[in-house]
Amino acid sequence: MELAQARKARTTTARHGGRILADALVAQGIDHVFEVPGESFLDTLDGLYDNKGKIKLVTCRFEAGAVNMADAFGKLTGRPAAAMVTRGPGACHGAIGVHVAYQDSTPMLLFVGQIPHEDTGRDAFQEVDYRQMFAPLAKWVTQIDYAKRIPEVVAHAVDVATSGRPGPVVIALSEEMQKDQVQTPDLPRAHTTKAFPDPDSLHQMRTLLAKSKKPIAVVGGSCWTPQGRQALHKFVQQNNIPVTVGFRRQSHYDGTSENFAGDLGVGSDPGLIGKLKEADLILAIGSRLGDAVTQGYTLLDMAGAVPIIQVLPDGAEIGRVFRPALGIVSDLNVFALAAAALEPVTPSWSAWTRDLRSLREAQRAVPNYDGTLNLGTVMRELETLLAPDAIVTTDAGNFAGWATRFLNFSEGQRYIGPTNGAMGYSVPAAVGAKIAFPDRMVVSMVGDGGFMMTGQEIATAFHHGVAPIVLVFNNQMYGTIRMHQERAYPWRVSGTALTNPDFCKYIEAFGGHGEIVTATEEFTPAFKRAVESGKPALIELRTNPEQINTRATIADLRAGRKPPKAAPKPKRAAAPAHRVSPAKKRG
Ligand SMILES: Cc1ncc(C[n+]2csc(CCOP(=O)(O)OP(=O)(O)O)c2C)c(N)n1
Ligand SMILES: [Mg+2]
Repeated sequence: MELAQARKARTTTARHGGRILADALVAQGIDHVFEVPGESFLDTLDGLYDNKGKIKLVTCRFEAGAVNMADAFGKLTGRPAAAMVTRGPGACHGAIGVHVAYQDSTPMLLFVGQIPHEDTGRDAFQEVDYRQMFAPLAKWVTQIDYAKRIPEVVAHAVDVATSGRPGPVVIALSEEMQKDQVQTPDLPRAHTTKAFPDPDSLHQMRTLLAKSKKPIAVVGGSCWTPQGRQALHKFVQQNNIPVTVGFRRQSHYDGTSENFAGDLGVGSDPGLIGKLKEADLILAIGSRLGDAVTQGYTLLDMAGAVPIIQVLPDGAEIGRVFRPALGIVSDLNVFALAAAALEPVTPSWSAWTRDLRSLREAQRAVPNYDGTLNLGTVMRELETLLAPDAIVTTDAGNFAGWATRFLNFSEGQRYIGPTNGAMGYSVPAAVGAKIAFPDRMVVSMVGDGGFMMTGQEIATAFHHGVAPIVLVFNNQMYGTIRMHQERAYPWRVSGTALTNPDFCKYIEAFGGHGEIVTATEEFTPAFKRAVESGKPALIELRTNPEQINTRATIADLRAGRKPPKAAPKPKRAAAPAHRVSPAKKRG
């Protein structure tokens, strides 16, 4: 904002705190608010009423859904959205989304209505100290007690959420402060330059690369821009470096590229994990080399026997677990541009790169799974049905392994999911994605367990007139936990079976389009009908519960292990067979 404008702003008439807050969001470039209302922030809702044309207000059905939608918006745009929830219970429901955003490095603001300041410490109705509650979950937690300070705190919150390692900021709003009528100017956005890699580091990186015989890149992080991705592509291609991606960062690199070697995370290709152990240089670009990527911190040597180059926007995160030979503090996109401008080395590892790519290809060859519905083939078909700019959201659960193993995402497509393994993410994320990008195809993948956690956010899709397509992988169980259970306590099924509603009727009750798929050849026509319906749609994939993941059956997990004597006579390994309503079976 120019000085003259700033002066003009200073002379504005008094506004109530809620209005000042809504105006501050506009001033800081926040244009989406996802909320479940509460009487604790009526004034802020009123302030948003005056900003209708500038901020899209999305009313949700559950606070976890609202915060997950804001997270998906941040993941896809690189810009923070705001979520708003009420005090106490609302904040507790929303907390899971703050944890997702924190572990996934997503920029986001969460506003929480707070009790009147004068009642602090009385255990007042719905009172919570948010600084304590969110301390380990958020990047920064604060509270606004004076309306005059709203513009300052909101501006700083956006700076914190978007700088260094991006993350969620929680801002509690004292109730009476929102009602106060004060005169205070809106503040301009800060234009800051991004951290860029120093030339010496880039030179060292090039030297290490030139010495290497078996380098491998691990790409992760958040807030990649199309330009940054393009530059990364160029850098990798011209040096012919094989690329892996971090857990649930599947679309960070073009899966159709000859350099793409697959993902590191839960259920990754054991062959790829073996190759990582053979590598003589790890180029971690945006990856924190965290728990899932490093297979529980076992994949790499902590003392750095194999040299690691780690590029992250926050120096404090570099070498947090594994000591790098070279740490580069830089914005990821700026790094990629600088790396792409370096003179390429003459790679001596073409065979190594080809080897890694052929591993990926081999992984994608679909085995002849038992049962009528082969999810590997379904994923390969889905690949041909997804629009070139489709967005796919995922939940936590074993079903997600089908996508990571068999589906390649091309350059324009995006795949987002909770790297912190939070169930209930996918459906709200798909709704948030579709609200952010109404013209793009959005497909949610979710298990029957995850769908029943936050599937009601489909109501938000209807309310706001957007139409995601939800694929429910129904195995009638919390399959992931059943898998762990069968490994630890074979035959003793305890607390992991589920009884589900008729998912088709569920979506139809909202006025949406439902399909049931029980055989491989039914999938493509069902998906096409779902797209053509133009309505929010749900396709229930009735999967073979015996096939517990892409690599094992329950019988495999039990193999050679006798049922314990005390156990009841073993029934079939699977949960009860699916109820198939013949009327709904289409094909
Ligand atoms: C919020 C939350 N609760 C519990 C878990 C533990 N958990 C991880 S996967 C899983 C089962 C998921 O079941 P479903 O969505 O049906 O997918 P499936 O594993 O059967 O494919 C559970 C309970 C979790 N990760 N997140
Ligand atoms: Mg399940």
